[in-house]
Parts: sequence; C-alpha cells; structure tokens
Amino acid sequence: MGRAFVYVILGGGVAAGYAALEFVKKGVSHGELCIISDEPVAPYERPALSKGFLLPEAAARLPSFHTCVGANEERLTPKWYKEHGIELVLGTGVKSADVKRKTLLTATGETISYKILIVATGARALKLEEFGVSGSDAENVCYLRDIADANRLVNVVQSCPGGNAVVIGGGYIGMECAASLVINKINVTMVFPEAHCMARLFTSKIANYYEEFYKSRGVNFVKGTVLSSFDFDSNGKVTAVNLRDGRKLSVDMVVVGIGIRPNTVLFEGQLTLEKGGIKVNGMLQSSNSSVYAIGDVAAFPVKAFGETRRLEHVDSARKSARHAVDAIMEPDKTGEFDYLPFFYSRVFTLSWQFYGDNVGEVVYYGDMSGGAFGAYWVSKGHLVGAFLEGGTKEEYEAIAKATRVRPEIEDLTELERQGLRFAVTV
Ligand code: FAD
Ligand code: NAD
Ligand code: ISD
Repeated sequence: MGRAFVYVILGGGVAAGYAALEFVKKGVSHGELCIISDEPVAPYERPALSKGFLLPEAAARLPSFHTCVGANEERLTPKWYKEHGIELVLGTGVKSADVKRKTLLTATGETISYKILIVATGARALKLEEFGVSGSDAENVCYLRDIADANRLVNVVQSCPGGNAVVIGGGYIGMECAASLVINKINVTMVFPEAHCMARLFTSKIANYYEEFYKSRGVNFVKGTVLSSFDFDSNGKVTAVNLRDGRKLSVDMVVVGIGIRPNTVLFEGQLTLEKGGIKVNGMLQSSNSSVYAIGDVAAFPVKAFGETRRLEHVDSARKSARHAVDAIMEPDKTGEFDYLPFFYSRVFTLSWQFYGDNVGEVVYYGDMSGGAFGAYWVSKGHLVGAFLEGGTKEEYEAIAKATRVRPEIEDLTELERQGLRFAVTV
C-alpha cells in the first residue's frame, strides 16, 4: 500500500511551511506535493513557543501563528493546504527512508514515494540523560521544542503559582524561558556551565548587560557549574536540583535547554553528513541529487565565510526553504544560495539582532546604560559581524547591509568613534 508524489517534504516545521508557500508561488499542481510531519498540526512559527505562547494573558495560540506570518506573509491553515491540493500527512512519523528506491516508510506502515525529497526534519532537544542525569520524564521537568512541550510547560507553570523554577542552560531556550517564567511571576534561578549567558554568541560584556537586566527582574544566576542529580518526592516529582558544586536548590519546576541535535538518523549511511547535519551544495541539494535538505538539519556553504555551516535559526530555515524550492522548480533561473546569517531574540522589553559572524576583534558602541548599544566584529581587516540591542528598523537594516558589504576597516578606534553611524553610512 502506498502513495506517490512528485515532491515530498519530510518534516512539518518552519522550513516546510515556507517551502510549501514557495511551491505554490512557483505553480505546483494539485496532488504533486505532500508534507509528512510527526506533529499533529500544520507548520507553525516555532519561535512563538518561547515568547507569545508563554504569556500569562492574551497568549498566542494556533491557528494564529501558522507559517508564514513570522515573515509577514500568508497564514497557511490546514484549509489553505487543502485548497492548494497539498497533502498534509500529520501526526505521522517517518520510520525509515530509502534514497535509492526514493521511498519513505511511515509509522502507520504506508510507503510514500517521491521524485524529489526535501528533508526538513529540524532537530530534537538534547536530554539530560545524554549528560548522565536522570529525571527528564518527571512531570515538572520541561523541555521546549514543539507545541506539545509548550502546552506542557504552560500547564506546569499554572500548577505552581509564585513557585520556584530552575532553568538549566544559558542559551536561547534558557534566556527566553527564564524571561517568560518571570513574566508569569515564577522565581527563576538559571544554572549553566559557562562564565556567562549566550556563550556561543555574546561576549562577556554583552552578556553582562543582559544578566544585569535579568537580575533587576529577580533572576538568580548560578554559573560555572552543572546539574548532577535531582531529588524526587514519592510521586516522582522533582523537589530539588543538586549541582556539581555541592549546592542544592529547592524547586517546583525545572526547564531544560541544553542544546539540540539535528534529526539526521534516517539518512545516516545514505547521505553525506557534515557539522552534524546533511551536507548540501549551494542549491540545497545533498549528495543524492533527488534529495534536498533545508532548515536546522542542513549544513550548507555560507559564501561570505567560505565554509559550510549548519545554522539553528528561523531566518535560515525560511530562506533555505525558499531557495531549495526555487532551485527545484526553476533550476535555470536560480543561483547559489548566498545567505547572511541572522539571529535575534526578544525578551522582556529588550530586543536584539545579530548579522554575520562573531569572530575577530570586537568594537563596542552606544549606550549600555539604557539606550541602544551594539558591537562590530572585525576580522582580517573587514567588518564580519554586527550586533545591536534596542535599534530601530532602519538601524537593524543598516547593520545587516554593512555586514553583507564587509567594508574594509583600517582603524578600530575610528570605528568605535563612529559607532552606529558607521553602519548607517556604509
Ligand atoms: P523544525 O521547525 O524543528 O521542524 C522540523 C519538523 O520535522 C517538526 O515538525 C518535526 O516534528 C518533524 N520531524 C522530524 N523528524 C521527523 C520524522 N522522522 N517524521 C516526521 N516528521 C519529522 N530561531 C530564531 O531565529 N529566532 C527565534 O526567536 C527562535 N525561537 C525559537 C523558540 C523555540 C522554542 C525553538 C524550539 C526554536 C526557536 N528558534 C528560533 C529556532 C527555529 O525555530 C528553528 O531554527 C526552526 O524551527 C528550524 O526549522 P526546521 O523546519 O528546520 O525545523
Ligand atoms: P543553545 O545551544 O542556545 O544553548 C545550550 C546551552 O546549554 C548552552 O548555552 C549551555 O549553557 C547549556 N549547556 C550545555 N551543556 C550543558 C550541561 N551539561 N548542563 C547544563 N547546561 C548545559 O541551545 P538551546 O538554548 O537549548 O536552544 C535550542 C535550539 O533552539 C537552538 O537551536 C536555538 O538556536 C533555538 N532557539 C533559538 C532562539 C532564537 O534564535 N531566538 C530561541 C529559542 C530557541
Ligand atoms: O519570527 C517570529 C517570532 O519571533 C515569532 O514570535 O515568528 C513568530 C511570529 O511572529 C508569531 O506570530
């Protein structure tokens, strides 16, 4: 038993939604495209889960944040897919893939065949067990990757009003969830192994600004140590977090954000992998010419840096999706993907954007005592990265443009003196 499609998108997250819209814009025919997702809902804007979804009042709920509203485009509801003749196979995991035969086997036992496959399987949250700690299954320990996790997190927050939470991890999930918990009047302690938060991107000076802001909102920081075990009550609920430095923190709930792993397992031994993801070329095409990869799972050449990168951000998912579809539908008109890495976050009243690469020397500018501030990264005599907190739309566009242009920088002191003005005049 099986069905056959011209195009199959495996995975139903951000990249899948943006790919579907692009297929329709490029004139895909009814019955040609199928999306298979193990999530029970149509593609949605995952970033909403750690922000609007967690608000105590007027929280975002589906269908309001189906893709592609995050990029101010059409909102693709299940009705939209139906109207455009796109088969949405939801709540259905794919258990195996055979890229030679061009088939996928679903958990329901159906074989779905394709001419072109787009792998958009994203990533899974790393579990504490992978770091030697048990307790992920406890009812008050939360992860956050999908809508089921987000619903669970909301229920746990509501079960302990005014309670104590420990947030494990000082990356994106840790920072955004800690802020959302504070807004929900939960007392938060963040625990992470590094010397400062957001260690993959922020310098210690930038991190210090955010940590001080969080402290002013009541967040405690325990840095340079990790969780060693949990204490449980007789119902299996976590009551305390034991840290490797010997401290014990009493808790009502725990949120864990300790990184992700791309979902490549179906393709191991079948496609070339790199940087933990599926290696693709500038057309997002893998080592098998009938298979493309987009979003978090794709390791693609970033032209500006002359190397292959795997990015874990929504803008990259959206744009790699569009580019892959263009490459499939209009190969003669489509050049190589030329992507400028873009990351952002919004917490409390704060909002930052970063473009490019955080390598080389750092030049700070602006007002860290409350106004807009930022930093430039300069490597091999060129501007390669730019960060801005509290900018206007025009200012963010300016740092994006400046980073793309990669102007030569001769004098770091002059760059510091000009500050944001430098980007605006590039
Ligand atoms: P995903 O959106 O994760 O989609 C993958 C899909 O594939 C999922 O539906 C999954 O269930 C499905 N799938 C996987 N394996 C199978 C299988 N075998 N069979 C069937 N289906 C399968 N980035 C930003 O830049 N800014 C933000 O503010 C931001 N906020 C975020 C907040 C949260 C809570 C999270 C978790 C991520 C956030 N990100 C943010 C990252 C961003 O959401 C991801 O980069 C983006 O979702 C990647 O898109 P994707 O389509 O590659 O993967
Ligand atoms: P992350 O990579 O941003 O951060 C992981 C954090 O885990 C590290 O900063 C570190 O503090 C911590 N850590 C590592 N090993 C640990 C250990 N043994 N014990 C305790 N802590 C440990 O990953 P994340 O925060 O889990 O986010 C998951 C994914 O979601 C990422 O791909 C991220 O890009 C994405 N996301 C992005 C945004 C955004 O772009 N605004 C927001 C939310 C989530
Ligand atoms: O990019 C994003 C983001 O940060 C969100 O919260 O997309 C979502 C949507 O704006 C939610 O509607």
